Amino acid sequence: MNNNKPSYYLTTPIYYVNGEPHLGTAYTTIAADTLARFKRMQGFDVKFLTGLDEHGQKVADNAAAAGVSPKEWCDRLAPKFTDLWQALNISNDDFIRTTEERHTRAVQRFYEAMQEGGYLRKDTYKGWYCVHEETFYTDEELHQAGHADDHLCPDCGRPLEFDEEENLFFKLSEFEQPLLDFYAAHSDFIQPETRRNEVLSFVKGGLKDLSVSRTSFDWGVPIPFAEGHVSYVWFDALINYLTAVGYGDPDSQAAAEFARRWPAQVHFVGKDIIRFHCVIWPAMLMAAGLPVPERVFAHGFLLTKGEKMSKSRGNAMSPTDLCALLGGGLLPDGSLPPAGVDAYRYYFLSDVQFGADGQISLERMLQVYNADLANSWGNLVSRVLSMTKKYFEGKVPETAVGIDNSLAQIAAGLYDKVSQAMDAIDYSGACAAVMELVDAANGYIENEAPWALAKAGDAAKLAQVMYALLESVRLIALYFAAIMPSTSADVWGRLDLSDVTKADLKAESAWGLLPAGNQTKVGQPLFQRLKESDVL
Ligand code: ME8
Repeated sequence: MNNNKPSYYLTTPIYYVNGEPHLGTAYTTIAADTLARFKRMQGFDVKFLTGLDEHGQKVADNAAAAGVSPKEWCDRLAPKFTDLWQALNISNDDFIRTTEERHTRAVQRFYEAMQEGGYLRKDTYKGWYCVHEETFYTDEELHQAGHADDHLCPDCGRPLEFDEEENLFFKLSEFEQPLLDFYAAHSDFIQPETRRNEVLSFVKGGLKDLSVSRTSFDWGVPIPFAEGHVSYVWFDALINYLTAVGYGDPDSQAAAEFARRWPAQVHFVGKDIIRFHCVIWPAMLMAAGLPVPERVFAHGFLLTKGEKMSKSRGNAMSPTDLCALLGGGLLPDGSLPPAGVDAYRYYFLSDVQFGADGQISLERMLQVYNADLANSWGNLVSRVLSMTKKYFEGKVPETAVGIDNSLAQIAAGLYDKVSQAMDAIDYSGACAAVMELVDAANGYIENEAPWALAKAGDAAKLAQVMYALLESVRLIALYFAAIMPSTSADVWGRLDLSDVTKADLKAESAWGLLPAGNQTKVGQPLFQRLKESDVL
């Protein structure tokens, strides 16, 4: 921990352990990882949290169906997530599981705080429950959704269960106006704008008190002051964001950590869980007397229906299959090819506008891969390093480092452009900004024709041109490092530079920092060109 740097705390949802991680959960996790990496490179003291939601009826039911205890079920599935995150180069600083002791303590403390504030009351819950969504539905909601007779879940369409039990209720209805006031005062809290409008109209429609404990079932955190009650899984889950930064821990260091880290800067979520994060969560925090996070960014869904991807390979295509395909197969030790992982990350971040739904397909993935990575960025690296070898025995040439060339001019505006896009969580915008320099550098090679300068014996001009190209390669790898960490680190290694993922982005963004005399290496192509037959 470095207390001199400002804290930047960001989270993904904690995923249910009811199955294996998939393209959707990987998408949110990669997106959060990219911002975490970028903020670290900007000098923030980042805490990036992900983890698992292990309580609730759904998990208990899955475990029972598999004939094991809920805890055994969670222990069996948890490594599937941690292994995949490691394989996808996810740089999380913590991995929380809601069955951990630290979390039980935090949940209990939180319920006590709500109780002390007078925000809980006992009542009988009589209504409908969807186990898959872990969500309660009133008769009125079912009526509005056209499911008053068939009693199917308005969100997932599965049959609902009727529930009648004594519960604790959270007085959510008291938070209608405080929430509306909060949204008005914090216009950036819910992003993108469409989601903000959706939440506003929902809250304006009126809020009802919410059942927040279960007595018919025991796979949850016991509520200390209510015998026989366990926490409602969504309350339990949301509180994870507090647990991970020390809430409920009596240790004084934990209290200092909490004061420094909370409120979080951004919660990454999918649009399916926006009400929990933008309505219930801020109301819970207000009830417990805690500040509300700065921002919730709800991205869209990845859709494959009707696309070749689902027809030929099935929707079940896993993140690891795709990384292996893009990277030309698994490595001999069975691990994923780093360039394949980077290409996978790049495709989802560059080609799907973050916030909107995205149609994804293998065809499109192949197209983006070949156009942007193999033919543009990878090809630039190969050409520049090969020419450096040919004309300067691989050494970065000595030259007057002017900024009077077109590449330096593009590079000069890049830090601001990329940072603004990243702060707006506009990954496709950030990728496009970096690709501008890639395209310009490829064009510069054609225009300046280093081979002609070499032939004409114009050593001074050749040195200038090659230096501008090498410097562009250094900067492109720098800006891509948060998105494609392995290949960027590879490129900096070939330029005889240190680990780019630990670089100070702002300081390194200046033009002309590549030291003359560095011994470069050509290496293998960064991204092998793929044929349709390799993938489809
Ligand atoms: O909701 N496209 O967990 P969950 C994009 N445990 N993202 C998708 C997706 C898709 N097709 N499918 C899933 C839960 N996701 C709760 C969260 S947090 C306090 C508790 C991603 O396993 C997306 O981020 O159902 C979505 O919000 C999340 O997975 C839901 O994960």
